[in-house]
Amino acid sequence: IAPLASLDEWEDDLLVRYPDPDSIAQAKAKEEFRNYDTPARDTVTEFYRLNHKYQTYDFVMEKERNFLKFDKKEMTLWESFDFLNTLVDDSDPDIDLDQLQHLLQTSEAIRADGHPDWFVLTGLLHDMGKVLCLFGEPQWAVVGDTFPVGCQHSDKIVFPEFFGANPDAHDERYNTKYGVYEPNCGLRNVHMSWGHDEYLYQMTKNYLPESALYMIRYHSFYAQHRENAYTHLMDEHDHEYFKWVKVFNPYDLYTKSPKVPNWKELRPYYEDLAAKYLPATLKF
Ligand code: INS
Repeated sequence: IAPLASLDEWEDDLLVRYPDPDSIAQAKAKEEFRNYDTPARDTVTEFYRLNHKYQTYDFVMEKERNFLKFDKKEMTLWESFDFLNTLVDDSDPDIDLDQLQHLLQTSEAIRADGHPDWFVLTGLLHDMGKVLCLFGEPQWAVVGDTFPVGCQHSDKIVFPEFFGANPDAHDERYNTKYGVYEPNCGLRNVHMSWGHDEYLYQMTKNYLPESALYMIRYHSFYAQHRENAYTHLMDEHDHEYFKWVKVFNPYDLYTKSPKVPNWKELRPYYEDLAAKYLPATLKF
């Protein structure tokens, strides 16, 4: 397992060489991404109707108990990719390619910008937790934007109107600004709606640097990294590391395009890279 590049080292490097992380080649204009008013794919609205209705505090507790035991399966990264290349994300208005293509589009853009190798690996891994669907989980319990449970739903979350059907919105333990949390308690003490981010974070937390782990754990938390709607739950450590969630976001979002990367050609590079940081098999 390789020593981790320090955040300071990377930060200096990033600021000197890549002052504009938004300079990624895009298939369409930025404003055209994440259009939830008139989503280009008709799966999106129904996805969020179900997601917002069923993702309650109790539901999340139950899923954490079940899946964070990692007792379901042991497999290589490549075996998990064999499944991801059959999965199309219903929540995503911007891409209808399978998930392996999206991972490669993200990681290749990070690589093209010359970032440290663990950042490239983070791009390759960040949505791998979607293998939860392999265990029969419905998509509303795996993908889509995430949000804290156990406190008020922000109207900055996409499709906020669907929270009317969520029992927690009518439960006074969970529907106040802080709910079950203390002011600025730190996001590590906050339970997020259940899905691939928390699952993959818990799976990889011993292998990657803290900046990578923040990218993995919070990349779908648009209500914070884009809208700043939950700053009242964050502590200093979160503020420091959210910088890197924001650096990651354009690579995740704006690289979505119909162009299919060549996995056969790229695979040897990624096999070496994964072997540098991860064990040969992972527990799911
Ligand atoms: C997408 C997708 C992504 C997630 C985004 C979401 O639809 O599920 O994996 O990171 O937040 O908008």
